[in-house]
This record gives sequence, structure tokens and C-alpha cells, in this order.
Amino acid sequence: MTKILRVAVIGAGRMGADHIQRLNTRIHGAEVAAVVDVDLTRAQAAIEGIPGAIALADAEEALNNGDVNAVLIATPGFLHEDILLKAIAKDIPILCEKPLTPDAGSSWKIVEAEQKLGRKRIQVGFMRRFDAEYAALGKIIRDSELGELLMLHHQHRNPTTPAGFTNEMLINDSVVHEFDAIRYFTGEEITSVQVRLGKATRNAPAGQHDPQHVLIETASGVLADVEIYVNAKFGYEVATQASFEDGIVSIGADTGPYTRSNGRWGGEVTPGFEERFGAAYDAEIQSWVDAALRDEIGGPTAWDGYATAACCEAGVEAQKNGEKVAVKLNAKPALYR
Ligand code: ISE
Repeated sequence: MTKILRVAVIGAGRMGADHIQRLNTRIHGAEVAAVVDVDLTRAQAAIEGIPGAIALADAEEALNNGDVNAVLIATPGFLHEDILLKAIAKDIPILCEKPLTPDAGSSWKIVEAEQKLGRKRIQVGFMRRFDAEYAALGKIIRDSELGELLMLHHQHRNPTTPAGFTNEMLINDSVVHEFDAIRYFTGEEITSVQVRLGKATRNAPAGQHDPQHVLIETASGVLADVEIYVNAKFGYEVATQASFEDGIVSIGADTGPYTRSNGRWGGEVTPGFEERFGAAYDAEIQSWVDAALRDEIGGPTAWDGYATAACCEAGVEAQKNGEKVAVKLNAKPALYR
């Protein structure tokens, strides 16, 4: 059995760099063995101060390196498929940032490759499941503490979007988290997605319609809605209100220190997802490492990645036609049941 994970981190951008620091300073049982980035200078900068780590420009070279026994994929989603297939062939633990891949067809190929391997090797980076409040709400639902869950109302607001953030990415990059959260909360598959485009902000870049209202239904009829608003300016907010038969539960309110001073009252708005979900990312990666050392996975599976990719595909179609679009899923393979 592996004693320590020697991780190759593929992609040293915003999320990759964050995971490298996390692995290097806070996570037990794992070390950064290699950092890969097409921009070699960026990879070199990312390994500074990490003893024994090497910088490379090619993912395959990292996977073939004898010092590497696990991989964390943090490249943009459209590059995941190729790296995933190569990592599955190596039969090593894989943490793949969301989305698994950008569409259901390519995600299904990953599910098939893992099935062929015969065991689960991929954990998908849906870190909201590791947030303390998400977990608490999940438990209230599972234990039926407030009767049946009836509706979920999500607010997903980002201050601004990076260059190249397309209209589809509001669904594929952002609402993908709510698709996973709704599946996690209800334990059910999502059956349909509708997107309504209303009045748009003047602060959105050309080509992006922002905000959007996404309406979702699950197998038992739970209705969920998401306000996705990615140029909201004021700061970062990811919040949910759940309506039950016997009560209402809200999570995600900014409840930092409340200050009264100089004739003013208030607090600080969370600036971004690193701050909002820092602890959840730590818990997610620690869970992956602990499970990988037992040859298991410690979080959402490739099936979860595939099912959310199918939701995204329906969501992108719904953005275009305004209709309620059915989510089509293949039968769930035995490996994930
Ligand atoms: C980003 O990629 C994330 O994963 C954030 O959690 C999400 O809030 C944001 O909308 C995405 O672009």
C-alpha cells in the first residue's frame, strides 16, 4: 500500500496554484512531486520552495515519472479528457477539478474507461459537499428532521468573470456546482433544466447574458432554482434556502464579524471562492488523500461528473431555446451503485 501520495499537479493557474500551496502546507499524507503547465515559467514559479518537486511542460512526462503516484488535474475542463484517460491507464488516484469534462459524451467515455479498469480511481472536485453548512443541510434532509424537502432556492453570485468566460460557462463552470449540490442534497437525479433570460446587467462582457434564472426538477419533483449572476460586482456569494414541510433552512449568509464603529455598522463581504470555500477545499483534498492511501476515493465519483455534465448539456440547450429540456442519462453502471 502507498505510504505517501507523490502528486503531479497538472495546471498551475488560479486553482492549481491554490491546490499546490494546500498540498505543500496543510495536507497530511501527500507531497507535490511535479507541477505541469504549458507555460513552464509558471510551473517553475509554482514549485519554488517545494523540496523534491520538478516543473514540467508535458502532462504525460509527469505521469511516466517514477516519483509520481497520484495526479491532481486543474487545467481548464476541455483538457481533462486526454489527461484522465492517460491517468486511468496508469491506475493511480486522480482528483479532477470540475467539470469532469465539458459534455456528457466525453464524460461517459471516462466512466467507461474507469469501469474497464474495474475500480473507482477518480474523485471529482465538487468541493461544496465538504463545506460544513452544506454538510449540515444535507444531514437535515437525509434525517428528515423537518419533514420532506420541497424546494431549493440558490443564489450564486460572483463579483466578475475572467477574460474568455462565455455565456455557456455560466452553466458549465458555475451552475455545475448547483447541479451537483442538488443531486447531493436530494440523493436524486435531475430530470429537467430550463433557463430564463431576463433583464441583463450592463456590466456583463459582450456575448454574456447575465444574470440568468435556472429552473431545475428532480426525479421526485423537488423544484430548485438558481440565480446565476457572475458580474454582480459587490463580492462573492453562494447561498441556499431550503423549504421543508416543517421549516426553512438557510445556508451561506456572510456572517463574519459585525462591527459598529465611527457611526457606521457592518462587516466584510467575502471576495472570492478561495475565501468562501477555503476550508471546504482543504477537507476535500484531505479526504481524497486519506482515501487514496487506502486505494479508495473520498468524494464525488466519475458518475457524479457524468451526471452533472448531462445537466450542463441540457442547461446550455435550454439557454438557447428557453424550453424545459429533459436530462438524458445512461443507466448507472454497477461500479457506482
Ligand atoms: C469557478 O470556477 C468556481 O468553481 C466557483 O466556485 C464558482 O463560484 C464560479 O462561478 C466558477 O467560475
